[in-house]
Amino acid sequence: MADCVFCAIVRGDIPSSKVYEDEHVLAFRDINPLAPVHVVIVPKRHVANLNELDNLSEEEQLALLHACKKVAKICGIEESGYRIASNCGRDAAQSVQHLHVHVLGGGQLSVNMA
Ligand code: DGP
Repeated sequence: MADCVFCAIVRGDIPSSKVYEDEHVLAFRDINPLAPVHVVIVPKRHVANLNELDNLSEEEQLALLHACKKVAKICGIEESGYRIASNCGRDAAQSVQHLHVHVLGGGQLSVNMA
């Protein structure tokens, strides 16, 4: 998508701090970190959010899930613990309309999920 910031990051048109990449996904540091480790994982192919997950192949869907634990390992938070979250739609305050999963950790996270 031409006007999507995450598509621009995937293309390399906007620089990012890459943490992990494979054929299907890219993971990079969030520009506004909410935790000592805050990484965003996106599928390379544009879909808006989880409601459109079926527009990705099963291989792409699995790559997204597996990337979560790979990022946690790379960032050294595999054992200490981490949270994954994906904001979907208005009430979740999704601000970038390209499916992404947040990986948060590196310190004690709030128990308040809302
Ligand atoms: P969400 O609220 O779930 O849509 O979060 C989108 C996240 O994307 C937000 O935490 C900030 C991050 N973000 C937005 N634009 C950029 C960017 O250009 N670079 C990076 N690294 N992160 C971005």
